[in-house]
Amino acid sequence: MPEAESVTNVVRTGTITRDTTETRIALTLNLDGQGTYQVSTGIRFFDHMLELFTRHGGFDLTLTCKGDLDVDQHHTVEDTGIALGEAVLQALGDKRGILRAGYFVMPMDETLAVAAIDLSGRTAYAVDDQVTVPLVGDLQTELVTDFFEGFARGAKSNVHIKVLYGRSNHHKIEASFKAFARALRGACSRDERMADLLPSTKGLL
Ligand SMILES: [Mn+2]
Repeated sequence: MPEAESVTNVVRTGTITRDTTETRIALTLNLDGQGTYQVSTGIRFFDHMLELFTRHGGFDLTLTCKGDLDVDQHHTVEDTGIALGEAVLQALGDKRGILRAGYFVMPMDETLAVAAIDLSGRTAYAVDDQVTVPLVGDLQTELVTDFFEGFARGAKSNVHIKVLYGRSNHHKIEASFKAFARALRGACSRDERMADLLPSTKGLL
Protein backbone atom coordinates (compact mmCIF):
# COMPACT_ATOMS: atom_id res chain seq x y z
CA MET A 1 0.00 0.00 0.00
CA PRO A 2 1.49 3.38 -0.91
CA GLU A 3 2.20 5.56 2.03
CA ALA A 4 -0.52 8.14 2.42
CA GLU A 5 0.36 11.78 2.28
CA SER A 6 0.84 12.53 5.92
CA VAL A 7 0.26 15.84 7.63
CA THR A 8 2.53 14.82 10.47
CA ASN A 9 5.61 16.20 8.76
CA VAL A 10 4.09 19.57 7.98
CA VAL A 11 5.50 22.42 10.00
CA ARG A 12 2.61 24.40 11.42
CA THR A 13 3.06 28.16 11.40
CA GLY A 14 0.93 31.22 11.95
CA THR A 15 1.77 34.75 10.82
CA ILE A 16 -0.11 37.72 12.19
CA THR A 17 0.17 41.40 11.38
CA ARG A 18 -1.98 43.48 13.63
CA ASP A 19 -2.03 47.28 13.40
CA THR A 20 -4.19 49.50 15.56
CA THR A 21 -3.80 53.03 16.86
CA GLU A 22 -2.46 51.48 20.07
CA THR A 23 -0.08 48.76 18.89
CA ARG A 24 1.66 47.51 15.77
CA ILE A 25 2.46 43.82 15.95
CA ALA A 26 4.27 41.50 13.53
CA LEU A 27 4.51 37.90 14.64
CA THR A 28 5.40 34.50 13.23
CA LEU A 29 4.94 31.40 15.37
CA ASN A 30 6.05 27.89 14.46
CA LEU A 31 4.40 25.25 16.65
CA ASP A 32 6.93 22.63 15.55
CA GLY A 33 10.06 24.58 16.25
CA GLN A 34 13.33 24.35 18.12
CA GLY A 35 12.72 26.93 20.83
CA THR A 36 14.36 29.80 18.95
CA TYR A 37 13.15 33.36 19.41
CA GLN A 38 13.58 36.97 18.47
CA VAL A 39 11.24 39.01 20.65
CA SER A 40 10.94 42.74 21.18
CA THR A 41 7.99 44.38 22.95
CA GLY A 42 9.74 47.26 24.66
CA ILE A 43 9.09 45.61 28.05
CA ARG A 44 12.14 43.62 28.99
CA PHE A 45 10.54 41.35 31.58
CA PHE A 46 7.70 40.56 29.18
CA ASP A 47 10.29 39.69 26.51
CA HIS A 48 11.89 37.35 29.06
CA MET A 49 8.51 35.61 29.59
CA LEU A 50 7.84 35.27 25.84
CA GLU A 51 11.34 33.92 25.28
CA LEU A 52 10.99 31.19 27.90
CA PHE A 53 7.44 30.48 26.66
CA THR A 54 8.98 29.79 23.24
CA ARG A 55 11.77 27.62 24.57
CA HIS A 56 9.58 25.58 26.93
CA GLY A 57 6.90 25.18 24.26
CA GLY A 58 9.38 23.95 21.67
CA PHE A 59 8.09 26.69 19.37
CA ASP A 60 9.90 29.26 17.21
CA LEU A 61 8.79 32.86 17.61
CA THR A 62 9.67 36.13 15.97
CA LEU A 63 7.68 39.02 17.40
CA THR A 64 7.91 42.77 17.37
CA CYS A 65 5.36 44.96 19.10
CA LYS A 66 5.54 48.73 18.99
CA GLY A 67 2.93 49.83 21.48
CA ASP A 68 1.88 53.05 23.16
CA LEU A 69 4.06 52.49 26.20
CA ASP A 70 3.84 56.23 26.86
CA VAL A 71 0.23 55.56 27.93
CA ASP A 72 1.02 52.40 29.88
CA GLN A 73 1.79 48.75 29.11
CA HIS A 74 -1.80 47.56 28.89
CA HIS A 75 -2.32 47.63 25.12
CA THR A 76 1.10 46.14 24.40
CA VAL A 77 0.66 43.15 26.70
CA GLU A 78 -2.99 42.45 25.89
CA ASP A 79 -2.60 42.81 22.12
CA THR A 80 0.49 40.60 22.12
CA GLY A 81 -1.60 37.94 23.85
CA ILE A 82 -4.37 38.30 21.25
CA ALA A 83 -1.92 38.10 18.32
CA LEU A 84 -0.14 35.08 19.79
CA GLY A 85 -3.47 33.32 20.25
CA GLU A 86 -4.49 34.18 16.69
CA ALA A 87 -1.21 32.73 15.43
CA VAL A 88 -1.87 29.46 17.27
CA LEU A 89 -5.38 29.27 15.83
CA GLN A 90 -4.07 29.92 12.32
CA ALA A 91 -1.25 27.38 12.71
CA LEU A 92 -3.64 24.65 13.84
CA GLY A 93 -5.96 24.94 10.83
CA ASP A 94 -8.98 22.65 11.22
CA LYS A 95 -7.46 21.08 14.39
CA ARG A 96 -7.65 17.55 13.05
CA GLY A 97 -5.29 15.12 14.73
CA ILE A 98 -4.23 17.22 17.70
CA LEU A 99 -4.60 16.37 21.35
CA ARG A 100 -6.63 19.58 21.79
CA ALA A 101 -6.31 19.76 25.61
CA GLY A 102 -3.20 19.89 27.75
CA TYR A 103 -2.00 20.63 31.24
CA PHE A 104 1.25 21.00 33.10
CA VAL A 105 2.37 21.35 36.71
CA MET A 106 5.53 23.45 36.70
CA PRO A 107 7.83 23.97 39.66
CA MET A 108 10.25 26.83 39.78
CA ASP A 109 12.31 26.53 42.91
CA GLU A 110 9.89 27.25 45.79
CA THR A 111 6.95 28.09 43.49
CA LEU A 112 4.46 25.69 41.90
CA ALA A 113 2.18 26.67 39.00
CA VAL A 114 -0.52 24.73 37.17
CA ALA A 115 -1.79 25.46 33.66
CA ALA A 116 -4.64 23.80 31.77
CA ILE A 117 -5.65 24.60 28.19
CA ASP A 118 -8.46 23.45 25.96
CA LEU A 119 -8.37 24.57 22.33
CA SER A 120 -12.13 24.28 22.37
CA GLY A 121 -13.21 27.06 20.03
CA ARG A 122 -14.66 28.87 23.03
CA THR A 123 -13.08 31.70 24.98
CA ALA A 124 -12.73 31.52 28.74
CA TYR A 125 -9.95 32.19 31.19
CA ALA A 126 -9.18 32.05 34.88
CA VAL A 127 -5.86 33.34 36.21
CA ASP A 128 -4.72 33.30 39.83
CA ASP A 129 -1.01 34.08 39.88
CA GLN A 130 -0.76 35.03 43.57
CA VAL A 131 1.45 38.01 42.70
CA THR A 132 1.58 40.56 45.52
CA VAL A 133 3.57 43.44 43.98
CA PRO A 134 2.60 45.92 41.22
CA LEU A 135 5.87 45.56 39.30
CA VAL A 136 8.25 42.70 38.56
CA GLY A 137 11.22 44.07 36.70
CA ASP A 138 9.65 46.63 34.36
CA LEU A 139 6.35 44.69 33.91
CA GLN A 140 3.09 45.91 35.43
CA THR A 141 2.05 42.63 36.99
CA GLU A 142 -1.72 43.03 36.77
CA LEU A 143 -1.26 42.70 33.00
CA VAL A 144 -0.27 39.04 33.29
CA THR A 145 -3.99 38.27 33.51
CA ASP A 146 -4.68 40.51 30.50
CA PHE A 147 -2.08 38.59 28.48
CA PHE A 148 -3.69 35.23 29.18
CA GLU A 149 -7.16 36.67 28.58
CA GLY A 150 -5.96 38.06 25.24
CA PHE A 151 -4.48 34.70 24.30
CA ALA A 152 -7.70 32.89 25.24
CA ARG A 153 -9.64 35.27 22.96
CA GLY A 154 -7.17 35.08 20.08
CA ALA A 155 -6.93 31.29 20.17
CA LYS A 156 -10.61 30.76 21.05
CA SER A 157 -9.49 28.62 23.93
CA ASN A 158 -9.93 27.98 27.63
CA VAL A 159 -6.88 29.06 29.62
CA HIS A 160 -6.58 28.31 33.32
CA ILE A 161 -3.50 29.31 35.29
CA LYS A 162 -3.03 28.92 39.02
CA VAL A 163 -0.02 29.41 41.23
CA LEU A 164 -0.52 27.03 44.14
CA TYR A 165 2.19 28.52 46.32
CA GLY A 166 5.47 30.37 46.19
CA ARG A 167 7.43 33.27 47.65
CA SER A 168 9.17 35.05 44.75
CA ASN A 169 6.88 37.13 42.54
CA HIS A 170 9.37 36.72 39.69
CA HIS A 171 9.06 32.94 40.08
CA LYS A 172 5.25 33.07 40.24
CA ILE A 173 5.00 34.80 36.87
CA GLU A 174 7.78 32.78 35.30
CA ALA A 175 6.36 29.44 36.49
CA SER A 176 2.97 30.51 35.10
CA PHE A 177 4.42 31.18 31.64
CA LYS A 178 6.41 27.93 31.66
CA ALA A 179 3.39 25.90 32.73
CA PHE A 180 1.32 27.67 30.07
CA ALA A 181 3.90 26.93 27.36
CA ARG A 182 4.11 23.25 28.23
CA ALA A 183 0.34 22.88 28.54
CA LEU A 184 -0.04 24.51 25.11
CA ARG A 185 2.68 22.28 23.70
CA GLY A 186 0.69 19.27 24.87
CA ALA A 187 -2.61 20.60 23.54
CA CYS A 188 -1.08 21.29 20.10
CA SER A 189 0.69 17.92 19.95
CA ARG A 190 -0.24 15.51 17.21
CA ASP A 191 -2.28 12.48 18.19
CA GLU A 192 -0.83 9.75 15.97
CA ARG A 193 -3.52 7.23 16.84
CA MET A 194 -6.32 9.63 15.91
CA ALA A 195 -4.41 11.54 13.25
CA ASP A 196 -7.32 12.15 10.88
CA LEU A 197 -9.96 12.77 13.48
CA LEU A 198 -11.32 15.93 14.94
CA PRO A 199 -10.90 15.71 18.74
CA SER A 200 -14.55 16.50 19.38
CA THR A 201 -17.88 14.67 19.11
CA LYS A 202 -19.51 17.88 17.93
CA GLY A 203 -17.91 17.79 14.49
CA LEU A 204 -16.50 21.30 14.78
CA LEU A 205 -13.85 22.98 16.86
MN1 LIG B 1 13.61 34.71 35.32
